[in-house]
Amino acid sequence: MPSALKTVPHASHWGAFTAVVRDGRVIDALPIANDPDPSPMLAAIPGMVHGPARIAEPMVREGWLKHRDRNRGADRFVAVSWDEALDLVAGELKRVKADHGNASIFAGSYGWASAGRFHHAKSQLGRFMNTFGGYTTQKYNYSYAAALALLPHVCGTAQPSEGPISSYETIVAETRQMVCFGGLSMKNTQLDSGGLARHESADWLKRAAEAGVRFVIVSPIRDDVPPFLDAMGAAEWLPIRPNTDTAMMLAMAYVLASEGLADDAFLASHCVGWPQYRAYLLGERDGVAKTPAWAEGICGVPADRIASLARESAGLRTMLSAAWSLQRADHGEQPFWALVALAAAVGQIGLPGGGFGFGYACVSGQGVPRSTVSMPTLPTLKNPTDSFIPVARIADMLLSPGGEYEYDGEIRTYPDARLVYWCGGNPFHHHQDLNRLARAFQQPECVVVHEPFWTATARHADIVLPATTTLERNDICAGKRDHTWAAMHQAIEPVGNARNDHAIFCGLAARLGNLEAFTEGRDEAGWLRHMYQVAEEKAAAQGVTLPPFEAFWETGEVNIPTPTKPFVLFEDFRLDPEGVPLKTPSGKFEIYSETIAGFGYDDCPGHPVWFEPHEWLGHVQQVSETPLHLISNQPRTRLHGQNDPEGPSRASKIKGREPIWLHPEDAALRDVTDGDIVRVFNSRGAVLAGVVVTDRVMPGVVQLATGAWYDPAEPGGLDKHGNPNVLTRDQGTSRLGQGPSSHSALVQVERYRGNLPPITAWQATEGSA
Ligand SMILES: Nc1nc2c(c(=O)[nH]1)N[C@H]1C(S)=C(S)[C@@H](COP(=O)(O)OP(=O)(O)OC[C@H]3O[C@@H](n4cnc5c(=O)[nH]c(N)nc54)[C@H](O)[C@@H]3O)O[C@H]1N2
Ligand SMILES: Nc1nc2c(c(=O)[nH]1)N[C@H]1C(S)=C(S)[C@@H](COP(=O)(O)OP(=O)(O)OC[C@H]3O[C@@H](n4cnc5c(=O)[nH]c(N)nc54)[C@H](O)[C@@H]3O)O[C@H]1N2
Ligand SMILES: [Mo]
Repeated sequence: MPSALKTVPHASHWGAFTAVVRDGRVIDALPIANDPDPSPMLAAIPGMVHGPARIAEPMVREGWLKHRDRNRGADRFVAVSWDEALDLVAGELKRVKADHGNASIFAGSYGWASAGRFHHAKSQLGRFMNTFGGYTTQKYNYSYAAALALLPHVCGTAQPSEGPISSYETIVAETRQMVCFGGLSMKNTQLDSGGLARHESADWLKRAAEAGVRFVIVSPIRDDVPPFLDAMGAAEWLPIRPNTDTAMMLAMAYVLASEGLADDAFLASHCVGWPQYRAYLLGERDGVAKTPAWAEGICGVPADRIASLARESAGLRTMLSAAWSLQRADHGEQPFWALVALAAAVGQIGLPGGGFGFGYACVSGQGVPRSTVSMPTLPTLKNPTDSFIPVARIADMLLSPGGEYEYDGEIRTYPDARLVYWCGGNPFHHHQDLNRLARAFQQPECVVVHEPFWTATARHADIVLPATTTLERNDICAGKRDHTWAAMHQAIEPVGNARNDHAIFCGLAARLGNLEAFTEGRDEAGWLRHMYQVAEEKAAAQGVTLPPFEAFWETGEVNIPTPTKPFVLFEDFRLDPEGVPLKTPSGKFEIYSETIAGFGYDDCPGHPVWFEPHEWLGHVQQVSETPLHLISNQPRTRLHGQNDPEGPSRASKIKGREPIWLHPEDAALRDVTDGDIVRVFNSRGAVLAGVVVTDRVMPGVVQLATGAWYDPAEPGGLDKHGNPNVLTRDQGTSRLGQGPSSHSALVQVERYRGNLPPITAWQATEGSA
């Protein structure tokens, strides 16, 4: 009998695709025909969906089942039936709610989960918890938490980081020079949160270069220069010591201030605080003028080039940009604020192709023309508790319930989290200082995790509920930075005994009494149609007619028109500062913020300043023991921890370990070469990694991307695989933003001479079904 072959339209964070299915198994994931730049990550999909890391049955940790112990991360799991598992979870939710209140249920559950708006895991969890009385959530994201806290004080909105930012159309048409702190890392444009249909960033950047835009890429890693811009002769690479961009920005502003190049009219009409900042730049209070020579000593970029770049920026239509990475660092608020202040002094904010923007090329859609129509979403309803922690303070919360901390002008206390619930995220991927996180995970009374895969987070849970992947359900893919919505047709039946997160929450809600509130009587098909129709009505109110749901579902995608006039960030405010003021206290850009100054934070004063990061290459004593700055950037071969065991990520491993990039001088000093295994360590922990020697990374800097599945030889011991978060520091950016500061860490590297232990993180855990 011929085997049944079918193709279905589907989509992921890394692109829309056609799933090829034979005999109930996904055998291929082919890019759609009109994607100009599809991601190689699609190749990982079949192997992931049917791979050995899938969780087949509900599992409970033996020590928790028998005597409620907290020995997480080093225990066996036993399979239970769905009814038993749901009874256990419902029982714990009921108990914690009755004894400690809803705020003791921590279900912030940060994470990217999968594409698809209905089955979006965190939304399902949020809606379930909100109809159960609420929970403690996490505020903001790991991507740009410091920016989200800072920018409303400075610009009245976080839009310069969240988007929309000035569109590439205006850059192609008007920009002459684009200065990119943190570069334009094309690896990062493979994906977007919520999913995307087509990859357009590279096309836009090529068009800009063809139109004559010159790109200045300021970054410790040469791969942040798009190779095609290099080949076109349109890019200059300025290597910079990590975490020192603020010094360079201050020096550029100093040149403008001291050479009469600052746009004094714009600074007076649209900004407050230039006089205070200018005094700081000129060294009038601290006696240190922030000259290019001063900055060179800190950041390593030649003083002459800093000065000429400042003069060129004032003379040419210049777009100043910074990657989100710059603020995932100690005092990460400062480079973002300093860039706004620099752009204010240049005076081109609100002009087409000028001003500033954060996050160009950090994800696929940032800067790409996007529609203004709201996408279909699952309403998560209101959280009755209002309880939250800043996103990256999870370990602090677990280790010090009731502890006080400061955050954006408030003194707050950590809730007493008794139950931790994760659905759609992987803190043992994303959080800093994993050995500390593992200790923090011993604190709660119960940890529940929904996962398709045996991630390190699943391994640190008490109750593990196997979730489906997107291929096992129907959904609508829509990203807020996209202009195409894609239908995601179910391709296969659930693998093993996996269930949709939605079905799992229905099972719990039936036991807890919130089923009707949670579902409103709709099933998957009912919700998809309903969500689409709500979006369709909103679009109609904006004069945009969308095809009916059936037509969308049948064709597989709908293209939403983008505005005909290219978007320019702050254009309205530039044209009419009195009539359309910013939502800051002054109604203007705040180069000096009385509000922030009033908080009295010594780690985030009233205007941008240079701070030495807690760990950096300029600290002589630190560098004697840990002489290398660790850049744990986003991986080119996967999405965070997703897809690590398959496809391009698997192929990139060296003797099974994550690759680490070392400059030839640093490799020679350690007598290591391509393919060797090294131990990378500091006071927080140690990991193994496989050496790549390359001059694409600066001397003194190493790149070990995020996402290798955490694989400790024993709890707290050597990570055999190379997860950089064993080495990063778990400390808020400042009291203002409390964002993660993963890009500020020093390490040492040495040849590893021991026996190579096998990687076990990609297999089902011991005791699995
Ligand atoms: N050192 C360092 N650390 C970093 C960063 C850095 O630059 N350096 N970057 C940070 C940033 S910006 C981010 S955004 C975070 C990302 O951190 P995360 O978003 O937590 O990472 P992911 O690996 O995407 O985790 C998502 C998890 O959801 C699971 N999942 C997928 N679909 C479903 C589903 O339908 N249901 C359920 N229940 N689960 C599902 C996946 O299997 C995966 O394990 O990492 C942060 N960590
Ligand atoms: N392939 C792939 N793409 C992704 C992701 C992924 O997991 N895989 N994750 C997505 C997510 S969640 C996010 S938030 C975005 C994040 O986007 P970014 O924040 O831009 O991500 P990174 O890759 O950490 O950083 C970009 C570059 O900044 C440089 N850099 C780091 N520190 C410094 C510094 O102090 N100064 C300067 N000048 N440069 C520095 C590094 O060389 C790095 O390559 O990426 C998204 N895109
Ligand atoms: Mo992110």
